[in-house]
This record gives sequence, structure tokens and C-alpha cells, in this order.
Amino acid sequence: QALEALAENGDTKESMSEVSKSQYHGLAKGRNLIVVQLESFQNFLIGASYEGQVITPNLNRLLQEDTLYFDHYYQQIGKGSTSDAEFASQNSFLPVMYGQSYTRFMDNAFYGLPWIMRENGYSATAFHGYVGEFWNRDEAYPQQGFEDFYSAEDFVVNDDNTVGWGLGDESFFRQSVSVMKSLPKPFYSFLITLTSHNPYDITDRYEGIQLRPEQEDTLFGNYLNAVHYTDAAIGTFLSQLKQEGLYDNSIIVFYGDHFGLKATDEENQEQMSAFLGHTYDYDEMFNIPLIVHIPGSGVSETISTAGGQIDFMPTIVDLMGYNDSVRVALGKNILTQEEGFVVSQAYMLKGSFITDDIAFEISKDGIFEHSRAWDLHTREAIEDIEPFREQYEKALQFVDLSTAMLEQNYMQFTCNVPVERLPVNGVRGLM
Ligand code: GP9
Repeated sequence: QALEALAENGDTKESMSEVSKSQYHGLAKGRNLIVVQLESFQNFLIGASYEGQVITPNLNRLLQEDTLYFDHYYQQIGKGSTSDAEFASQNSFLPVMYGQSYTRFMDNAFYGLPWIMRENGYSATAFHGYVGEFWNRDEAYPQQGFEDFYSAEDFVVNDDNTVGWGLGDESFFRQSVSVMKSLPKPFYSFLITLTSHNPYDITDRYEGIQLRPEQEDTLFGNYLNAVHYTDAAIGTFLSQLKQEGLYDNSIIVFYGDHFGLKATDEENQEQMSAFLGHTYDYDEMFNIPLIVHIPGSGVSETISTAGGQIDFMPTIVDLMGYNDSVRVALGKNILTQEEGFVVSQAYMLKGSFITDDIAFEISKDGIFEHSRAWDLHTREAIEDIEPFREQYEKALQFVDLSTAMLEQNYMQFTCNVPVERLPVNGVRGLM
């Protein structure tokens, strides 16, 4: 039904596969593509200070030159959390809400970013410092297009380099660079960090942020310290890329996977609202940074058009110059959109959305009239929500369409991806 409705609206396969070209089209063509998905990394951290201490000095420095910074970029995860952030970003499909997409659609055909890069002469490798079977990554990655996956089983993990949940980000980046330098060029490397994971308490190994006594041992306080650690690891990572001659000829992209501090938790709500100076709401909880650094490009811009994780693939593909390789993308190239439109289905339920100016949250009972909206600039509630009915209906239909396409394994009809699993191969022997 969703597919039929789409066809009736004239939004055909052709229009879904057409990625518009921006003024930055092909700016990074031929460079290595290094994408870093940052665990629990929210956008409010960027440029912020806590008691005079800058929280993300290394990411802030990146924004000063050769960087496109998307400051109204939002998570679009479902039940699969971090893995959904990957799934949405690579494939430009929304994850489903009734299971974990890497498991539910493990054997589907896909033609996301790893495949597109491979079609254009790149290798595609994933790196993550936790056990490979978590979120079914080891089973799902071959169909996603990754030729190889370095997980905790491949990295050297010991007492010295363990921080929080497992391999600390600093060592994770260092060991990943040691692999990347021996990969055939150009390569696509996808790195997923781990250390800034809930409950964020890494104070036994790292105390970069001095907290006020009343914020010690709180989720908020520990969170600031953990993301500060990850930012420091990013600084070291960038230096290592320079040392290994992998910096100048790469495009290096960072984005957050999802929120770190749930707005519905009373203590978070209190501490975040005090920190921000206004009530902490879903739009800020969902707001993650997207930072695209292209060394030597001379291009610097802050882009405030609203975008979500399904917009990642088309936007990056445009910068790489491979628009014509895209088979299907439900997201849009943020760089060419006049007005952003980001649908949500988790926390703010199906039918909810965020634009450049407002957020609309469907009521928990699903009744439009009981819903709420607020202005993102003034942060005030909008009394009359009737003007948002059409966008609400579009948001509902959009989620159904994405689900229907996954259920019907739509990509098998649109691409030449071999349905059998690819053998996992690659360079081994770390450190
Ligand atoms: C573990 C990590 C955690 O592999 O990706 O994911 P999350 O619990 O945040 O979904």
C-alpha cells in the first residue's frame, strides 16, 4: 500500500535514486573516505564549556577551517540504537521499530555507501572495539557491503587500554590507523567508537573535566567527562592520520549515533535545562553533530538546514561525486535542500517530525488533536497545530514506505548486489 501511494504521488524509483548536485559536488572525489560514528554524542557539546573547561576542543578546532558543519542534524534510530544509526546512515532507509534491522533484514540486498564506494574503486572496511556479534554486526556487514570487519576479537584489548565498556577510543583509533595505512587506496573506513557509552563512568581511568561536587557521580557529569575523553582521542587520531600520510588525501567525517542524556529522566532534565538555560526537549536530545572535514579544500560553512541520518548517504555521495551510483535513497542531499524535514518514530513516535523551524510530536495516544508543536528558535509552544496536519500525514506515510521497502526486500530489484554473502577478508595482525 505504501509503495502504491508513493507511485500515485509520482514519487517513483527514479526520483528516489536521483541525488541532486550541490555546489560542493565532487569536492572530495578520489580521497579516502573516513567516517567516524561517535557513541552517544550530542550536538550541544560542540563549542560548549563547563565551568570554563572546553568540552570538545579538538572537534571545535576542526570547525575553524576546511569543514562543513551541520548543526541541525538529528538521530533517526529505532530499537537497534547504535546499529540503527549505522543502518540509516549507510543505506538511507529508516530502521524498523519492531525489531533490530541488522538482524531482521540480514539477508536483504542493500546498495548503501560501502557498495557505492566499492563500485567506484574503493575498499570498504568497518572497525569497532566491541565484540563482533553485538547487534549482529558480524552477520550483517557482508550484505551491507563491508569487505572486512575489525572487532574486539581482532584488536589488542588488555587492562591498559580498556576504558569503560571495553577497548578505549584512544587505542581503538591508534590500532585502526595501523590497519588503514596498509589498506589499498583509496579506501572507505567506517569506525564506530565505544568509550562514551552509558553509564559514562570512566573516572577510574580519566578525569579531564573537573566537576562541581554536586555533579560528581551523576550521569550528566560523567557524560561530560566521557565525551571529553573521546574528543581527546579524536585529537590524537587526527595527528596519527597526519603522521601516516593519510590526512591530506582524505575526507574525515564525524557524526553522533544518538543521544547520551534522555530528556525524560528527571535528573538529566534538571541538569541539562540548567546547562542550556531552557527546558531540555526532544529536538535537543535528538540533535547530533555532523562534521565533514576536507583538509585543504578551503571550504568552511555551517549548514543549518534540518537533516537526519537517512540524509547522510546522499549528502556524502554528492561530496564524493558519485551521485549516479545511488540506486535508492529515501533521504535527501542536505546540501541542496531549501527546507529540511526529518521524521521520527522513536521517543517522538511515528508521525512526528522536525523542520528547520519547528518540532511536532504526535501525542502518545496517536490523536493528532492531542499533539504538540514548538518553535525551535523561541522554544515556545505553538497553539495552533492544524497547519502541520499535512506534514504529519507525510511523516506517517514516509515511515510506512521505508518499512514496506525493507519488508519486500526492494533493493533486490534495483541493484546487482550478489545475494550470496561475500567472504570476509583483509589485512590482519594489529600492533
Ligand atoms: C556496542 C555499541 C553499543 O557495540 O555499539 O551500542 P548501543 O548500546 O549504544 O546501542
